[in-house]
Amino acid sequence: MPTQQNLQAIFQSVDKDRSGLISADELQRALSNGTWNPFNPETCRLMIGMFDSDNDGAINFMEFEALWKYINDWTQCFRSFDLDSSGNIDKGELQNALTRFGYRLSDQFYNLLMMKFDRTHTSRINFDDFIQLCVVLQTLTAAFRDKDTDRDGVITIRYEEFLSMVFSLKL
Ligand SMILES: [Ca+2]
Ligand SMILES: [Ca+2]
Ligand SMILES: [Ca+2]
Repeated sequence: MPTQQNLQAIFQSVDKDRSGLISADELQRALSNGTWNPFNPETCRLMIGMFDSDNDGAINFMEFEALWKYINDWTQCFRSFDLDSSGNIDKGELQNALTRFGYRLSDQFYNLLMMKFDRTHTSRINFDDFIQLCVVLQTLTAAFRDKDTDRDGVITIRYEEFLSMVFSLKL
């Protein structure tokens, strides 16, 4: 973990317009997914939403500390799941990763995940898309579990209940 001073320096280098706050745009420019493609803007938006405790739509230094730790944790996690060190995650690596996280999902569903989150259409998932995939999956699973009170993996919900559930998700 970087020291407080280092972190301040990182914050300042990310805060390009010196506003004292990091916007989604500034975060996007600061992050790399290991390719020449820009970092997934959706992932930046998701992460800012998660760490923006005072709800002003941007990240101040206090919030940045937690966000930076989160990004570093994901970097470690991504590296450990990238078994062949290719810099991205293929379907087998994804299956291994999500199984380790405790998910039980069918092969068919993995194909769907690969299709939806492989933004570069290479049958590989890059760092930024991997975070997005995990956060979305986690959020949807938590919303489902909320309703699945008897934990049998089945829920019955009314139309409007379903809409409220979806609309209230921070995705
Ligand atoms: Ca700024
Ligand atoms: Ca904020
Ligand atoms: Ca790999």
